[in-house]
Amino acid sequence: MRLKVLYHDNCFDGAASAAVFTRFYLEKVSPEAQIEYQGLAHKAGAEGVDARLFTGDENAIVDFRYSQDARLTWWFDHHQSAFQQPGDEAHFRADASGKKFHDPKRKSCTGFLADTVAARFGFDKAPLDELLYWAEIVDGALFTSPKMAVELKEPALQLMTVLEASTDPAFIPSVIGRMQRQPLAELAASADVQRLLKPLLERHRGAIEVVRKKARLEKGVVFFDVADEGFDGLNKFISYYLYPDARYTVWVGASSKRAKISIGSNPWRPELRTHDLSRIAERYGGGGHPVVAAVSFKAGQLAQARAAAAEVVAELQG
Ligand SMILES: [Mn+2]
Repeated sequence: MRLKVLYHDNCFDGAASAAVFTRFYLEKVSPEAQIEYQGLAHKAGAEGVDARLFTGDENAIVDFRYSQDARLTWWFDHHQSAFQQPGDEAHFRADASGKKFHDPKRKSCTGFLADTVAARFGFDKAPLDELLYWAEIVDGALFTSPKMAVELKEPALQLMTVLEASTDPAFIPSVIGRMQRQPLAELAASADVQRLLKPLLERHRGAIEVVRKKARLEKGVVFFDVADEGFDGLNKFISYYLYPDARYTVWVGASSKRAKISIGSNPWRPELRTHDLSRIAERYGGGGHPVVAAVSFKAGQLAQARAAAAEVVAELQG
């Protein structure tokens, strides 16, 4: 029996879901199964899962969108956007296998999967408690403090960092294997994880220092401009790590491809937010959510981006 497990690539929750599913499958379905892993990444547009990937006797997808392919035998997802192809949702609703599950209210697919197979198939999830706890924190962005989200000291957050950045096709399957048995502290301390982590943490620490130098808090709004440093992406919690009482952050960034303003509110002080940030971003051609939004400009439009950022800062301070 060959089992193919397709999981959301470069994602802690995707890897942890694959680990929980594998352990369940070996304990409750087929202890002899030979298992193969394959990551799935979101592409632009509403493309379906590549049917050529269903090469197992059984094929499972975890933490990723649905497929109507008859070779898909197990499916667990918690994304709102799980049904992308015409007919996907009706096909799922009509499924009578009892092996396909979706709940967009769940914070992590890992927790959803574990609860589902515990209730339906008698799987003992207790040995995986630590993994389940952290999948919920990471995928739900339930970090208890900006310090936790920025310092990345917890083993699970170190693993999250390397999983998100990994480009080696063998690395994530190897982590999925170890997640099934190994405590996270031991797994995160292993040589291959630490070797990948080191340069990522160095770049991250460099970004923290740049923000520390440039950021100013005025009337509740942290502002900084790192376009000249060439950053257009940063850990979005750095400004609240430096200024825990800030209401909002506005920053200007740039890369060779674009100029960008990012607008955010302090997730640890939700009561301080009185503006809908997506509305503000939309006025400049951007978008997002009420709590976090962004506007992208062409690479040659840095001056416009800077002017727009100054207006947004003034509005949020007012
Ligand atoms: Mn997930």
